[in-house]
Order: sequence, then C-alpha cells, then structure tokens
Amino acid sequence: MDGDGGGAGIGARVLRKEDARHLAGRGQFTADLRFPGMQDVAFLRSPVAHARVGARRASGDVLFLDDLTGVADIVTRSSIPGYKLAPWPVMARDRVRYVGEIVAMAVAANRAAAEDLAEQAEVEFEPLPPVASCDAGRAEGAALLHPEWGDNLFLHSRFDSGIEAVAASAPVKVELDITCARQVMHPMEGKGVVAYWDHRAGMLVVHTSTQVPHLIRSGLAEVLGIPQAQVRVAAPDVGGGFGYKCLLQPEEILVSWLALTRKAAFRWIEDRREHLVAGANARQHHYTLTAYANEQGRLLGLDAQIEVDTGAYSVWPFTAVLEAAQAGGNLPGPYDFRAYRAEVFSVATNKPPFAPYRGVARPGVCFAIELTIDAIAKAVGREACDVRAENLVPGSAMPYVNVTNKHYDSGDYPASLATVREQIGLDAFRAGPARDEKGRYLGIGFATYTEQSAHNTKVFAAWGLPLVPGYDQAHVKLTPDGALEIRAGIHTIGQGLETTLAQIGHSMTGVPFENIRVTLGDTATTPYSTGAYASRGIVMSGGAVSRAGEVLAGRIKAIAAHLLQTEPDAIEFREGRIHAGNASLDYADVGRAWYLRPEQLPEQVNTAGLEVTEGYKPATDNGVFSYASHAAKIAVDPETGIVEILDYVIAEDCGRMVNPMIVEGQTYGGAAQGVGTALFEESPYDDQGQPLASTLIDYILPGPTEIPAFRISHTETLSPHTAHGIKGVGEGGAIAPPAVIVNAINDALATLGARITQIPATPERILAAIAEAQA
Ligand code: MCN
Ligand code: SMO
Repeated sequence: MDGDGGGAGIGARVLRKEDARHLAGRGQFTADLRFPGMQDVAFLRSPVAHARVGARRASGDVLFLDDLTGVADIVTRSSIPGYKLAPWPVMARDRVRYVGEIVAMAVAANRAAAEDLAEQAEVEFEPLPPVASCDAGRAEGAALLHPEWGDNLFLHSRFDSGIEAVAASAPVKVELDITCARQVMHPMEGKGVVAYWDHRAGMLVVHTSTQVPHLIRSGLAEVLGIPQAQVRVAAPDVGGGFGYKCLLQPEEILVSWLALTRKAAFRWIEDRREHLVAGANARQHHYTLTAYANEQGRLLGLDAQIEVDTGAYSVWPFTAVLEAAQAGGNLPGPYDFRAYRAEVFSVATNKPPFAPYRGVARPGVCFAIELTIDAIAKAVGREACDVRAENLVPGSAMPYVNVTNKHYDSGDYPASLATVREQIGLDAFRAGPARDEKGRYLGIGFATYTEQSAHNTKVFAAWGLPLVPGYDQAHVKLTPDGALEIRAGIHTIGQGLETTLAQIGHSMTGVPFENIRVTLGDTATTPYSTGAYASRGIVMSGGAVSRAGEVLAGRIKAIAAHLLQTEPDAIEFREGRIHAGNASLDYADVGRAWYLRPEQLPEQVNTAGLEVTEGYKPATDNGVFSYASHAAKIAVDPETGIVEILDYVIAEDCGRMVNPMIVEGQTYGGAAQGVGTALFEESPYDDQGQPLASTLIDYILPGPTEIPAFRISHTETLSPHTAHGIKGVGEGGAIAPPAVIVNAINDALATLGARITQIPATPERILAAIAEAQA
C-alpha cells in the first residue's frame, strides 16, 4: 500500500489543501475571531532592563500581579543536573528583569483604549545594575538576576571524551572566536490569544496561535490551578511558528485568567513592536574553539567553550537550556572524530527569555564547525571542500554513533557534498577569475549538516525534558457516506500537514484524496499530541495516521469482503474504489453497511467500528537523522561590503518524501530564514539592556531581492526505523546558510587576508574586516 504509484498518495506532488483558503484570504487566524462582548487587552511593559518595582497605581480596569487570584508563576523544570529554576511571574512582582516584561494589564472595549489605560498606570522603578551580555553576567561581582543562585548561570555543563593526548601531539592547531547575533523569529502572524468561558460546557476555551495546543492546555491548567478537563485549547490557522509559538506565554495565561474569572471573552494580539522587544529571542551563541588536525587536515579533536545568552527566565516547557544542551551535543556535526571537550555556559541576562528557533542551536553549531573546517583547510593549504569530504562520516560507516552519542542511522554525507560541489561548479570556478567584471571578489562556500527528527522520549530526557514524550496519536474515521476524517493533536503552522497527513491516509485506505478531511490542533476533538516542533510532525503524526489507517483498512476490508463474498486478502483499494476480482464497491457501501445495517454483518465483522485511534513511536530510541549539503557562490563588493548570492544549491535527504513539493517549500523557506541569519538579522542590546532594534527599519528581514533562487535536489535514503522510511525536514533549510555564505565570503576575501567570524555578515563588518587586514 505504501505509495500507490503516484496519484495523491505518499510521494505525490499534490497541491496543498490549505492553500485554497489562504490564497483567497479566507484563512481564519486568531485575530479574525469575534465573540460577543469581547474586550481587548493591552500591557504596560517595563521600560528598564533591571529594577526593583515599587508602588503601583492605576485607575480604570487595570490589573497588577496582586490583583490576580490563583495564578502561579511559570516554573519550568528540567532533569539536567545543576539546572537552576527561574520562576517567571506572569506580571512583575518585586523585580523586572528585561525591557518588555509585563507590569500591568489593561482591559477595554478596544485595543487603543486599553493601551491608553495601560499608559496611564504609574509604577516606581528603582534601577538595579543591568546584566546585558554573557561577559557582564559572568564577570566577578556581577549583579545577580536571581540572587538565590549565587551566580548568573542557568546551567554550566561539560562534556569531555579526552582531548589532552590530541592537544599535545597534533601538528596543526587552529583557534577561532565565533559570534552569532541575537535574533527574533518573525512569523508572518505574531502571537495572539482569544479566550472565553463556555457556559454550556463549563469550560475555559482558549483560541491561541500555537504549535502545541495540548501542551498549552496542560500548562494553562497547571498555572491557573484548574483541572485539564476544564480547559479547551483550539488553535486556529497559525501563520508561522518557527519555535516562537511553542511557549506558554504570560499573555496567554493572563487573557485566560480574565476569561476564567470574569466568564466573558478577551483577546490580545501581539503587535510587531511587542514581537521585536518583548517576545522571546533566539540564536545568540559565542564559541571559543581550538581544533586539532593532522597535516592533511584530518580533524583529530575539538576543544570548545560555548556561551548562550539566555535571557532572564526559562520558557515552558522547553527550558532556557535546551539550546545549550543541544549546542554542546551537536557541535561535532556530521564529522568523524573522537576527541571532544565542550564547556557550555547558559548565562542569565537582562533580556527577554530565549527560545528554540527553527534549527534549535544547529545554525550556530553548523556555523562554528564549518568555519573550523575551512580554517583547518587554510592552515594545511588545501581545498576546503576536499578537507570537508575527508572528515565527514563516510557512508560505509553507517549506522554510526558519534562522539556525543548521536546515532546517525543512514545516508551518505560525502555523496551529498559531492553533488553540491558538482552543481556549484567548484572546479571550473577555481580555474576562472577571482574577481568579476565589476571588481567584486568571488567565493564559494560549503556546509554539510545532520538534522535530528523523530526524537524519542529518551532523547528529550537527555535534554532534561521528561515531560515531552516521543510518541504521537491519530484518529481516523470512515464516515457513513464513505469519506475519511483524520484527527490529530499536532498542528499545522504552514508546513502542510493538512495535505501530507491526507496523503498518508489515502495511501493506507485508498479513500479518494478529495474525500479526506484533516482536523488538527483542538484538545476537544483531537487525540493528545505534544505538537509540531523538532521536525517531528510527519514522522510522528504521519506514523500515527499510517498506523491507524492500517487498522482501519483492515476493518474496511473485512466488511467489503463480506459484502463481496470473498476473503479480506482478496480486497484491493484502487482508483478510489474497493475491488475484488471484477466486482467493486464504493467506500459509501462499506460506510452504510457498518453504520446503518450493522445487524446484517456477521459477528466476527460486527465487533469493531470504522473509527480508530492509534499511537505511534518509531522503532528506535535515538531519533533519526536527515542530512543535507549546501553550497553557494557569492560576490563581495570591496567598496560597499555588500554581498550578492550568485548561485545556491542544496542536496538534501529526508528519507521518503511524502510530498516532494512541500519538502522543497520547507527547504526553500528555511534557507531564506538562514540567509537572514547570515547577512541581515540582528537584535542588538546596549550595555543598559535596552533593545536597539524596535522597528523593522532597525531589524532587517531579507526580502525577495535578497533571497536567491535555491536549486534543490533530493536523495531518498529510507530510515530503517520509521513508517515508510520518512525522516523530518522542517528545520533543515535554516541550518546551513550562515556557514555556507560566510565560508564563501571568506573564500572571496582570502586574497585580501580578511576573515569574518561573526553573523550577520553585514557590510559594516565586511568593510571592517578588510580594513583590519590591510592595516
Ligand atoms: N514533509 C514531507 N516528507 C518528509 C518530511 C516532511 O512531505 N519526508 C513535509 C510534511 O508536510 C511536514 C513538513 O514537510 O509537515 C515539515 O516536516 P517535519 O520535519 O515533519 O516538521 P513538522 O511538521 O514537525 O513542522 C515543524 C517544523 C519546525 S520544528 C519548524 S521550527 C518550522 C518548520 O517545521 N516552522 C515552520 N517549518 C515551517 N514551515 C512554515 N511554513 N512555518 C513554520 O513556522
Ligand atoms: S524551533 Mo521548531 O518549532 O523545533
């Protein structure tokens, strides 16, 4: 049944079901929802990064923390030894710890009136010394964000497989200092929440723009102190998430509290400025690396210090330190070496909390390790692409367990690098001119990475997250008129699950694709799922649909066999009908037989219905690994420092593709975000902890003119551990571009002796690097 030879099943490039409404402007996002008497909420946010909060006064419908009853702080636990708790009050108690932290909540008939009310509130702030960087946070005598900790470290962890022998004997040693900017995530639709009390169901109903509705239900119930059965979370259309919408946010809790206590409807819709200066941040890493190699450039060992600028609090449920745990664990990347030491500091700073963003740590680690490979190649005087190829885990070594215990299950990493080398035309490029007719310096850069997906409970537990289990569920139902309904608790945030889950349902049951309806992300109507993150959706939820579809297919066959007077084994699903030899049935015939005339079915058929809920987990404890190589050719203008991407190629492998067109869209969109990380996006803070990018004039997002036409090719190495051999792909595109583009810039600038080790590689930084090299 697996892949029905084209049509609309697994492997087909069918158009997305969800696009009909989105292209017509008929999507239904949180801000589109209307309820009778609904009031708007606006927040007064801290103007200072670190202060004691004194007297508070307001008139009208304005609330401070003391006015709330029964609301607990957000407390995010982790099982990682040494992790420190940072309870996060939903509004300021006695301190504020970042600019943008909520101090008061105002309620009014509309947003403008609520903002006016919030602004009139008077609050005394008694400034405390701000901690605005990792250096400041780790300095002797630094002010403490959470005084009970005794330092500013959420976590200080070490990994050491033994580096001394290599350090003492390796002939080649390179040192790098690498910095990644702080970023915000910028889904097209910001965060938003609408909550009301459903008098008939006796339930709090929360429509929130989230990737993880079932988790948010658990989190809201916990913080509000009510049973989960009294909370329904239903996610409407979600216009992008990227990790930002995995968090339980104070705004979500506060709006829900209003609905719960006042038994009416309330909403908050994040605006762009709130997203820029008050929402969760991402990406800011600093690496101090020493790499050891032999004279051919074979990497022998890596010694790393990693700092993550983690902000003030720990996000629920993924904690402040998921990024640090992953950075230390993933830095070795797709490379084959055994001596590795990493010391990781997750530093609390007076900045917004830190959250996973598409790629979670890996854009940073890929940038760091790939710059290291190029630096080693330079030190030994060889072509970086050759040195890279020789260091990759070879296909013959699969399955391969790396130094940090990652189980690379399948694939051929050097082959994917060879593909992009060929496609970008490295050899012809090396034989050609180093500058173009405009005098710009030309360069080519490469990167190869792995992308873990389908994480099992054990993998999450190793990151300290025992509450995030690695399994999923789906419900499938054949309706009386022969259509297929699929319900899954995961949500679609733009990544196409309404389509790809239907494709899997079609492959398993043969029900015509156009007669399949997918319902997602509503705790009242879908089975429990932890949601869409960590590139787990299609493997986990798709696996559950596959499993439930298989069971349902068996029941359809049993009924059809009875109706056609044959054995279930003789039944085939083809061309939208059910066949046995020359006879055939409609799915509606089976639906009617079960729902309307069950007494006419024999006992052995008449026991189970046409509705099935099944759970699924992959047959491995270690997740599965997709991989890809990227290569780019770029031009750098030495007068302006402006970079143009002339060509960009991607060879990716995510196992069996359910919908190659969607996989390409995922890769394209991710890579576009990666270009932003590489060249443009930065959310800087001054030494007082004030955000310097509070509008989209200061925070530069790449537009269509900055994004190249990515050329994408695929291989399909099936995972041995998952249904249909599927692996995830949602984050991958975002991982490599910073590494590829900066390696290409450094290739171009090599003759000038200039090198960039900081992203974004802005024109100012490039000009400064050239000036420094010439000085
Ligand atoms: N797919 C496929 N065949 C495969 C792998 C994937 O057809 N072998 C398709 C499926 O439709 C799947 C999608 O590609 O839903 C993404 O794959 P998967 O890796 O399973 O990712 P998830 O479904 O779990 O989606 C979450 C993932 C993450 S973690 C981020 S961050 C991200 C991403 O997806 N955020 C996105 N892609 C995004 N795309 C959009 N438009 N918006 C976001 O916010
Ligand atoms: S950052 Mo994606 O939601 O794992």
